[in-house]
Amino acid sequence: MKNTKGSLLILVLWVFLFLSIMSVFAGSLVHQQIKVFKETEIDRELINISESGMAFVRNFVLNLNLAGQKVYALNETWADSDKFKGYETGNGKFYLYHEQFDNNLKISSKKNGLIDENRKVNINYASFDVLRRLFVEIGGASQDIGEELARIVIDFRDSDSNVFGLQEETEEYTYYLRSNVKYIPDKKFFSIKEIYYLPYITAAIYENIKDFITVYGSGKVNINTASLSVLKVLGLADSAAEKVSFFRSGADMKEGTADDNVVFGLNNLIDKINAVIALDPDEQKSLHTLVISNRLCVNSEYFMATGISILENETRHGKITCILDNFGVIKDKTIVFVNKENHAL
Ligand SMILES: [Ca+2]
Ligand SMILES: [Ca+2]
Repeated sequence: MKNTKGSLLILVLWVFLFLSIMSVFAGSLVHQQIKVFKETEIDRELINISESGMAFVRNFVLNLNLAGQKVYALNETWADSDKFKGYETGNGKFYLYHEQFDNNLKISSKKNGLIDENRKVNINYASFDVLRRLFVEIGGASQDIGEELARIVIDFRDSDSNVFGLQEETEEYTYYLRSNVKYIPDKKFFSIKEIYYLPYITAAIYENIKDFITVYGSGKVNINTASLSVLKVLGLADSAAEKVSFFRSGADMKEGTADDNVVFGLNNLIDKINAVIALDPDEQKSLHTLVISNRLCVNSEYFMATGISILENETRHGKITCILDNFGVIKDKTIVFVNKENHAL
């Protein structure tokens, strides 16, 4: 009898233990489900903020076009304005921003606005020499690698099957097979990311050039917005490029401020710069060569817009990046979620 009571007690205790383990388990399951549900709800809100923030930007760009904007310069609202700093929408805020690089290619400041694609080197149109300088001077590649990369970029995008710039006629497929490349598209690049998969491209080279290249537009570079390093890569003599940058900066020596000088047309470019800072004959010749090469413009056809979406008290933020034309039509869009610590605003 005593024994039966004892085993019954042990059984009851076991059942208790089992039940309490189960309840902890079930509790954690419910807890996790709530957590997952809560996260998707936040993500959805962040996506909504991103989309309506971008709709605001698209309207802004379209209105510039409708207002007849033909010349784009860095001291204008699209490039930097408090309008884009914490635009309120839904339950959150949207911050449009871009990073500016100094002459040593380091990030120097952040602006609240868009960045134009016409300030960048277009890898679908740039010449061999421009591409070579891009890979060497901005990418940090050696001269040999820079040349080989420029050649690959041209052979990838041109429609013929002969390797560019070799004395002997060589078939592209055979030539690039030795670098393990089995497919030459013979088509224009549709994304700058395609460059990443070329032979000889290292993560470091890609990281260095990614903010200075584009695949959008006619290939002309806006002389009002191109950075000093891009002007040099285009073939402008160093001192001439520095004088263009000096001219643009205006009296306060800063670009993107009210006193900036703006180029409204390329015909009188040399005279206009000369009136602010004297160009010697070599510098004038260098500028003239660039102007007649038909590689410059004074406007912008495409823009890149990057925005951070924020909900109050949430450390998870949304990051949207779009390429849009000057009618506000989106050509490319990416939305990711980032933690507050993982981006600087
Ligand atoms: Ca080809
Ligand atoms: Ca200025």
